[in-house]
Amino acid sequence: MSTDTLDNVLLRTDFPDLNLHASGKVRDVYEIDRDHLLFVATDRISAFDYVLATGIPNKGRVLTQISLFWFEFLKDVIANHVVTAHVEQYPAAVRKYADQLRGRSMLVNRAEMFPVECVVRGYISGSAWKEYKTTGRVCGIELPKGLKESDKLPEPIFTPATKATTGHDENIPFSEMSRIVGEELSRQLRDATLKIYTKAADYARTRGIIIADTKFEFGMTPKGITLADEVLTPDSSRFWPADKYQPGIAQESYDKQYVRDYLEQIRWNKQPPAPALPAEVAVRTSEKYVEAYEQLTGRKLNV
Ligand code: PZK
Repeated sequence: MSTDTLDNVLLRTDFPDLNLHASGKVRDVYEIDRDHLLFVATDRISAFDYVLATGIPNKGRVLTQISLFWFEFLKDVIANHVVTAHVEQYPAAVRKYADQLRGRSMLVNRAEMFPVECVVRGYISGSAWKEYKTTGRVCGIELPKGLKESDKLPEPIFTPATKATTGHDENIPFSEMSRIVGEELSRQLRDATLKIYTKAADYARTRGIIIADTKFEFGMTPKGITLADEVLTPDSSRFWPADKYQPGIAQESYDKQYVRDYLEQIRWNKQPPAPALPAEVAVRTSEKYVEAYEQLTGRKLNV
């Protein structure tokens, strides 16, 4: 481990005078002013749909730095919501929390978010594999017969989803997305999604990482259609090490495999409360996140 220890993880943000705008399993968004939000990645980790009692050192920093890498890499293709990630440039009202925020936060432009998840898949896995096995289609898209689990698709497919009230996202056909946000916007979001996935996945492949699928969230800002939220992180995507890729079976997770293996080993019934992790599992998982950042970017992570 570097400078962080297991008792130096951020499980909950603590900004007594800020209003929460949105809160997820592992990240929180705060209101700053009419036009700005503060996006914060914690060190929480989820597995089998629950947030675990133990945090992963540096996870929030790694995910933030991966998102920032991609926003920069993709900036000529799509506008993004980042204003700055330098805490010294934050408004005075939040600069006092610099120590909690440094490296793990972004000041972002407030967007009018579109209520659809823009999912793209280059490989067949997860809910798409389940759907294909029973119907031969995914989100209404007919796929070739005889695909095996984790196979590469002939070309990437756009498989939108809605945030279901029950927690799990629900795959929807393009026609349903068009009813929700309109046909013209749906085409624009589909085209943007396929373009940015293709550019990012081609790059990642040169660095030995397969991005099997990923989810983007877009919103409208004065800059037009704008890429928001986190992007192309291990939390929003399936990253597979290319040298271990083996179609026909489920691939191991690049980042969460030690966690899943441990939870299976202790035979957790996958009902709350979620257990804690042994220090060694948390530390090895932390090292996998840092490795993902360094392999993807070719840079050392400053922690
Ligand atoms: C926004 N979410 C998803 C849920 C999270 C994130 N730039 C923006 N403008 C307006 N709204 C959002 C964003 C962004 N990003 C994103 N919800 C609202 C979400 C829970 C926790 F960190």
